[in-house]
Amino acid sequence: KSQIVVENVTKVSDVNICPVLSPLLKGVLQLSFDPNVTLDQVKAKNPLVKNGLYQPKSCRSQQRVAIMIPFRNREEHLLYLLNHLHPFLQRQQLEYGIYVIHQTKEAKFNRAKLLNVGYLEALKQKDWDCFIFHDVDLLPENDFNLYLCDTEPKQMVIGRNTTQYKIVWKYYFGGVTALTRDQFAKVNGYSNSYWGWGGEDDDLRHRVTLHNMKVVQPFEHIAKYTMTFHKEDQGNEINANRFKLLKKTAKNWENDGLKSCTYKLISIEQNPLYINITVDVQELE
Ligand code: UD2
Ligand code: MN
Repeated sequence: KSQIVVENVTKVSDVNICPVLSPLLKGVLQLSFDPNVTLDQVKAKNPLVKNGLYQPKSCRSQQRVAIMIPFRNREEHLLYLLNHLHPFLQRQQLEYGIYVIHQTKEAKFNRAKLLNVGYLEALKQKDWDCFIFHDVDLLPENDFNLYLCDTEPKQMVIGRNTTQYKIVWKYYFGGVTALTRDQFAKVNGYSNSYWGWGGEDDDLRHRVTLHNMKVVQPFEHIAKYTMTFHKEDQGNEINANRFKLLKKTAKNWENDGLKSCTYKLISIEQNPLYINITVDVQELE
């Protein structure tokens, strides 16, 4: 296991807090899906990002924001996302870190459990205020979609290109979702029990409403995303058990979540553009 090196942070306690609306915002953005872009090029374009971490020089960020990306076998999507998100977050004048939580091959994919692991491990590195759980294949189209947490959990994706930007599910809580450290702890994080595709996002929504929290969202014309085209992944087949599990959220949330999340940490690497946490999330025995 490798140790995490915390950056020597500049002392910013005596500078002003950055405004909520950064003067650097552009609005609707041009997206790029160029498979010939390399990580080195992205790195060269973002010289102030160190070990996956960034902090604005001229002001103190509103919040310390950790981006959590569940990941396996989607290298190209990760490249597009890093290429887009680094300049995007810097324009928002955020202190941020990008974490990629990489599941090892053996078991079925478990998006929710990976995000629990990311939360637990990231807090060992830094005192993050806000967690943004982020699919690897989604690019925000407008930088007025602020990557900040709110007084209530926030659903950041409303329209998507793949659904003609229509709202398909009123209780949608997937794709990109922002919760403060405390909001996420209060609901005991995600369930660890959703193996394969689906349900884990609805389960988190149940947890939120069970704790009398509301879900807030940005304006519809701003919360637009483009999803990179993809087929179903091997090892992430639809979870037929999800409806059964979803009936038990109220009963199970306390015993199934952050507090009972067991895993085998394989490695933590601080790459230039992101922190890679490789983990085996299979249940023991
Ligand atoms: C939807 C939700 C997603 C999640 C999922 C159900 C949207 C935009 N997203 O995504 O948040 O609730 O349904 O589980 O509504 N991944 C890998 N490797 C794999 C499989 C998945 O890296 O082999 C990661 C990756 O970050 C991906 C995410 O898991 O974006 C969700 O999987 P998906 O993109 O296959 O599912 P999708 O688009 O239906
Ligand atoms: Mn997807």
